[in-house]
Amino acid sequence: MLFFRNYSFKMVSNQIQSKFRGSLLGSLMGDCLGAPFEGELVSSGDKIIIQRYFDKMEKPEYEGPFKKYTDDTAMMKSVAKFLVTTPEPDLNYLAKLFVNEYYNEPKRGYGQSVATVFEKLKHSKYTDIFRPASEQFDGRGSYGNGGAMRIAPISLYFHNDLENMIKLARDSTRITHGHMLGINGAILQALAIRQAFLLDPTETVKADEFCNTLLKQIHEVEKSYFEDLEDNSEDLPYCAKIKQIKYFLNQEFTDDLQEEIIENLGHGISAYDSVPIAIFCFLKAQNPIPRIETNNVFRRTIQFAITMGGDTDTIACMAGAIVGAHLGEEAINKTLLKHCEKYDDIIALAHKLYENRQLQI
Ligand code: R7I
Ligand code: MG
Ligand code: MG
Repeated sequence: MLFFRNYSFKMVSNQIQSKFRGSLLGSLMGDCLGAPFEGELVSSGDKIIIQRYFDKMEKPEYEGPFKKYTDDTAMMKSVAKFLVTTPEPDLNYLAKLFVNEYYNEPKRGYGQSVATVFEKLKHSKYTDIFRPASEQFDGRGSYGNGGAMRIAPISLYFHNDLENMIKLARDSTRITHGHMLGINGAILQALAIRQAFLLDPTETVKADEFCNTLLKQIHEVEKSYFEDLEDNSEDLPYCAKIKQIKYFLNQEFTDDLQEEIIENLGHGISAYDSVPIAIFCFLKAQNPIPRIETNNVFRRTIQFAITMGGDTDTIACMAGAIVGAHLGEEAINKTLLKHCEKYDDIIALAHKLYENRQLQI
């Protein structure tokens, strides 16, 4: 049997494959199952509705229409295709894939401003793929969560090459997002998926250790943007959010606390207000949560993320990508999965991504 070194436990090749599939499927499932609730403020009554929604779909005999995926999955598919098609990642090709995907199916719920980037990329014939994004919002660039929501394939592909993972997370995001918070949010999400990937799926994640590692890594990334600041992570935006995650994980969970969490970590469309809460949901769902009635950690993570309200498809998609990278495909409830549009395409794509990666190492 083939073993891989450099992991915190002995990971065999079929576990790696399972984690590739688990993460891409987690991303798809969060998107599909979360999309019907996007933009809503979820109340405690809605939690019961969400519980019933999951219970109903989990029943093997339930045959509802499938849940459609949105831009989160459409763009994630392009990132995976880009990694499997070109021997050396070619960002111009990725830009073309994003644009073609958008023009084939523009009605997938894309962010309101990103269409301008696609138009400019197309009309400029991809001469400078970072320019259109840098011109958004009067030259400040978008801080939306569009880079983070599609990042999973990069974490998986570069799970044993941290430096290149960070570089590609940054550059792939810069095609659509020029703002430091949009870019570093995507890097933080990539780091969280990678860390979950490297952990033993048979063990509960140690939340404090998980946060400490993330803090160290994102500190390195963020400090280069704030060279004039003293070496004080309190002042760095995502470092401060990770400290808040740690704080909230150690409090007793109640409806009031959930409101406080949403107020502080956010649940909006910006990366800053969505990546941290997705990571929080993943960590909190390692253990039972009041009024999320399921023993399946995978379902618990996605269901909990949706109860945060706001940008539910994207928060659940990001939390799903992290839990899937930890637990792998076996943890996924197949009766839930079958309600998600084109899940078999995602399985095939994850398999190709894995095979292509094996050729590279
Ligand atoms: O980031 P992006 O691809 O959107 C992704 C989100 C996900 O929730 C998807 O599920 C989908 O619903 O959209 O798209 P952008 O258009 O770049 O950013 C999303 C939105 O964030 C914009 O339409 C703005 O409302 C807001 N935004 C900003 N507002 C003011 N100033 C992003 N950057 C700025 C800014 O600099
Ligand atoms: Mg979406
Ligand atoms: Mg969304």
